Amino acid sequence: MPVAKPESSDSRVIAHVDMDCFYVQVEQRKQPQLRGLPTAVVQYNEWKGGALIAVSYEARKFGVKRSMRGEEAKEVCPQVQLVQVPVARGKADLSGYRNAGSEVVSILARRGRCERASIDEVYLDLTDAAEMMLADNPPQGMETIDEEALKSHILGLNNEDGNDVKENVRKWIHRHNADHRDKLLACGILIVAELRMQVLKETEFTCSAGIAHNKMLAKLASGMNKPAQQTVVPFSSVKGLLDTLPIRKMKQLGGKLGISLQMDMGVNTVGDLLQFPEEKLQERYGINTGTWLWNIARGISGEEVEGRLLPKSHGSGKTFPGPRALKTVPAVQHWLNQLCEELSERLCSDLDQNKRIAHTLTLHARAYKSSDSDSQKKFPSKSCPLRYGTAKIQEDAFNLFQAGLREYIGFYGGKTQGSHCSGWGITSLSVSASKIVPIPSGTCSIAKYFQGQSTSHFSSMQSSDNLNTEATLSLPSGSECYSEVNLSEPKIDFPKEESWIKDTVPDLDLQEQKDLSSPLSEKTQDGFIQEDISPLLLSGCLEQNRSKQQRDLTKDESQFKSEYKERKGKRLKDKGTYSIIELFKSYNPNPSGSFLSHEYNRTVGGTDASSSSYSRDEEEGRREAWGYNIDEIDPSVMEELPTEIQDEIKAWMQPHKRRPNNMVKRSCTISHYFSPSKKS
Ligand code: DCP
Repeated sequence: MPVAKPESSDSRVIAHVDMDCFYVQVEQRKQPQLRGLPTAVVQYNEWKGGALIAVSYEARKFGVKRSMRGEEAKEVCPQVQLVQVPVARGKADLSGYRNAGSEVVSILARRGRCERASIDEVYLDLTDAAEMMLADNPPQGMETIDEEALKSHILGLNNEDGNDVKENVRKWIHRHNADHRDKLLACGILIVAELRMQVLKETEFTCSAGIAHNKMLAKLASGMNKPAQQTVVPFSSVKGLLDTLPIRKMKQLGGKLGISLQMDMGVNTVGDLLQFPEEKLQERYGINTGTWLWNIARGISGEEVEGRLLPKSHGSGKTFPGPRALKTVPAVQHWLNQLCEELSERLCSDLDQNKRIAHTLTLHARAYKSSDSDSQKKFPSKSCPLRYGTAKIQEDAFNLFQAGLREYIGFYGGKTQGSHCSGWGITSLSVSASKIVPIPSGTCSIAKYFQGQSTSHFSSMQSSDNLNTEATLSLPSGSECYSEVNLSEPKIDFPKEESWIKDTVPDLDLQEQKDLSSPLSEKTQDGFIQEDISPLLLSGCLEQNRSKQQRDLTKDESQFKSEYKERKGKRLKDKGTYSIIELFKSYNPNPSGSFLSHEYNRTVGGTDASSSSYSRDEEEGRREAWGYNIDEIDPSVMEELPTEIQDEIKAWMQPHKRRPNNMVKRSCTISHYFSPSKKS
């Protein structure tokens, strides 16, 4: 049965906004002396200078790429400035980046429904704002059009008549005979240009954007011209865009489905899908996927911009590559405690600021068995109802780990001896909290929420003394990869090693200090907290906030104040000196003036006849560029990345896909995110 098509979607105005080299910009704002210099942010791992996770456009010109390590980057660009990602609890601390992303979101949300899609990207539904502009002050009648809007790249708008590009854009925006859709997009151009300028003014960050009639097309467009530019996809250009677009470049087609389309159906570009009737695609891939494929071939996507400014889940993770793999249960417990502490802090601030609670706690791990190194068996992810309070989260997470380990080892008949494992190692650990919902208003229901928690799978009374019991392993009870823990199963218990557990007092950054400087009494003045909070929560979040405050007090308050003033002063001094126009002067990715960047011409064809598809060499080159050791990708970092990157990384984590010449290695998506530098 064909699913109904979203008929009216082509009269919406959707923007996808993506920050440029985001972590670098955040670091440059902290250290303005780095502005304009080739700069990269390196992961928290000193081996060979650490893996680069963000690279400034100045550094990209020298050939510095995200796949490199610090040392390699120094070789190609000796003057590159390497900034280490902030660290807390012995792991990357992304809070500064998250907060910076929130600053941007709060500005973008002023003009329409806003969906925060990852740490640095946002979708906006600007339909209402555009309709309003069209009614009140249509661009067709405007005498002057903002410079930033005139620099837009409008797909399909060629420059054959020799006019300068901006003049063509002006004419396009001013057309009186344009259809309603194009008129709406013209409004979108002006609104997004204004928003981007506002983001620059208020946050000092540049961003790029795609403007189209749906999310899918807007997302495709936003990456076409970076940094600090915007690209528009008029309805009339959709077919031309998709005809030559490699299938794997499409969101959700970077993985297995994309491979199957290529291998089984001979589909190499999105346009190739047009040859198949909807029924045929449904037959092969199921009703919904078949219809979805049929739709995307035509540029149709009914996906709504969800009004969501807050994350859907919170996670905290760390990797332990190579020799750093965790090989004892106490070592795992130590790190789990750190991760849970961070998670608990984030849950508390979400509750405090947004009145939201999470329902599910999940533990993910990656592990190996030295006796069975080729095994593809994964460490099972485990979840349970989430109870608030750091100690409870720590306890539950540890129990989840034990259940996972029992299952993992059981499959291989492994044994443990005391606190030392025999033959397993944990290379990655993460805990996450999901199913986050706003607390329903009203005292009763809130009390119910938290009372309900005491019937959690794990009793909060479970004593840590259990840890003194010698390990007893049971055989696996099932082979599910993702299951809830059944507590009636016997626990693996290990001797306690208190010495492993150290308290790490995080180095709080100044922004955090500022936030925390609001006295607790202010928080308790909040009606919600004072009246509605349950004892359970008081013992969790409020205790935590209090102890955090106490830690703050150990630092000299006046020192913070003067540091903060100094930093603020620096930022203000720098404000306004860095405009998009200046950025344009120093970086012109497309001197020819063509509306498609060089990168895009190569990947989707454009006007370059020799580049309508990837050549083998190009593909191999791109594959080479993806030089991460998968084990070093911090799962907490991953969770907030754009979904394409996550898909790619997940695909890579499956060992059978790492063989040479495997299609997965030649991903178009990777080529987009980890592309070689755009040489000037
Ligand atoms: N990131 C990370 N690890 C990765 C990839 C990215 O920690 N393997 C972080 C750093 C980036 C941020 O996520 O700054 C956003 O990733 P993007 O892919 O959007 O890339 P950038 O914003 O850095 O650059 P661009 O301007 O190309 O979008």
